[in-house]
Amino acid sequence: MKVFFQKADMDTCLTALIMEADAGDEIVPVRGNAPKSALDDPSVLCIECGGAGGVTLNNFDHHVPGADFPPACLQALRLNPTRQAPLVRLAEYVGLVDECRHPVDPIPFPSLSAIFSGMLLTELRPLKQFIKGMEILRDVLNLNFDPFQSMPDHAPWRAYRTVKAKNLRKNQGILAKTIFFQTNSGKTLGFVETDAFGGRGQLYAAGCHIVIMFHPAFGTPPAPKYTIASRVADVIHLKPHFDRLETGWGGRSAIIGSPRRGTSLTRRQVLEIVLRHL
Ligand SMILES: [Mn+2]
Repeated sequence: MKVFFQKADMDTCLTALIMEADAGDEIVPVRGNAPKSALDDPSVLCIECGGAGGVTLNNFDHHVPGADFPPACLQALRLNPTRQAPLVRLAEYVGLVDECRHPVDPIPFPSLSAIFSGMLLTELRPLKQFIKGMEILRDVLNLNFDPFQSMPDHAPWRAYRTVKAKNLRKNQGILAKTIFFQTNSGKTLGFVETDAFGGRGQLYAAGCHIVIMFHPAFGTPPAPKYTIASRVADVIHLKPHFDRLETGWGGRSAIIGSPRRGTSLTRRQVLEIVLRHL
């Protein structure tokens, strides 16, 4: 089977698992949507990369403005004839996290979400993240771990837990300082003002598709700077919109920044452009 995906998260990885994809398949990370030929081909599994609602064509997406589809894994679960209780429970947990709703009772560290995000911080290549993500979720099912409880000590996950714990300490407070928005196309945007480097991984792990970081005094001599980054959207497309307001914006597909000399744009101006065009 051929599989396209944009971003490895619990929802996309569980969808792949439910649709019986495995590491031996041809798994292809894409930016933006999968090619139309793939979306039209029911033998190709497309996970959160277009074709929302088209489950009969093997397309599982739920990021469409104005439409109200459940998370990808819940769409896949509906097609699964066995619907075994542990799988249903896992999908329920993943669905909650994916929609940024939290389980009613807070889960002591490490939750499954914390283990998964530790993996995302450890494995930086999207394909590796996707395969490891499927492994984590497969282990949860095979070892009968309850996703609504703290995860037990499981040897293959120790490094993930350690990295996550360290990251939580390092970026303590960054999530508390982040303001979340939904973009025009339904993506989650996190905006944070910070004078530190890093922290993007934390925001991605918290469910952000796009991150805007504002450094009020960046570099020498200190100057205000915006960085806009995404693992799923091509942010370089925003450049012409910024060029109209201020010259010197630049970057590459996954990350762009304001001019080195400093920016004169307000947060509102920056936010408006990103929210409208992504
Ligand atoms: Mn999702």
